[in-house]
Amino acid sequence: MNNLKGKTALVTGATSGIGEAIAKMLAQMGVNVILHGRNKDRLLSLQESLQRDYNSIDIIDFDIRDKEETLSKIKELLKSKEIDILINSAGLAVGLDRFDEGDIEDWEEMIDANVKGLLYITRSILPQMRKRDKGHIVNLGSIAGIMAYPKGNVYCATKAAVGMLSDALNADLLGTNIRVSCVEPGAVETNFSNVRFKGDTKKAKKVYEGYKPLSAEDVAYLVIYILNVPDHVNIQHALIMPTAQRNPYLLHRENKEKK
Ligand code: 8X3
Repeated sequence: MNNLKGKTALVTGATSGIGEAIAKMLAQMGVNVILHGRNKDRLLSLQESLQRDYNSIDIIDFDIRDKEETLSKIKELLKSKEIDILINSAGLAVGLDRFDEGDIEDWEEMIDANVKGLLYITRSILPQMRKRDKGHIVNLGSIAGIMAYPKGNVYCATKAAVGMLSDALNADLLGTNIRVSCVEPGAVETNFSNVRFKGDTKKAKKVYEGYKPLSAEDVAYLVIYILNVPDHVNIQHALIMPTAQRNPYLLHRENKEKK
């Protein structure tokens, strides 16, 4: 069953990780994808690789933390595109510090991208969806937004905001055919921890040692499933974790020395 063929999707944060994996899978499903990111070269090479095999792939580059730029670029985009699917994947974790030692600039970066950026994009796209009375928004939340863990503080708070905004959007969209889903992954091995630890690859690698974490593709499969269910089905939340992880505190790592 492919309910997605011929639809148009805007994927934010499509240049890496989960966003990229979702964009690729959507393209494979015959969706016209608009790839969003900040790195134009990366967007162009992704566009080229997908365009060779699949249909229409467009790119749009701007920083979602920049309100004016985001609003004007989306306004321009909507003159020529009707968006059926919005994937709010852009976002990041920066720093892992006790609250009293936290770096306020890290906090602002996360709040600006994970919350405010998502708001700007969604606010810009939703009126068109409402006018057409169709659309599906998928927000990338996190287990961090459901269960707080030490030193997660502001990142956890931004992801809790994403989960609650998803619920609030669903409430505001009662009576329409527009669906909102929040996908909440646990440990996914992408560039996530490298960014969180500001390029300390050793520290980042340790996060995924001793067990098999999710891949970006594992999460993308779930997103495709959520998008592809019939129109009367709205999967509002989906929590996905590696089998070795049951929550942020329960993570089973194999001890290499034991073997
Ligand atoms: C990513 C999951 O547990 O590293 O959002 O915060 S976690």
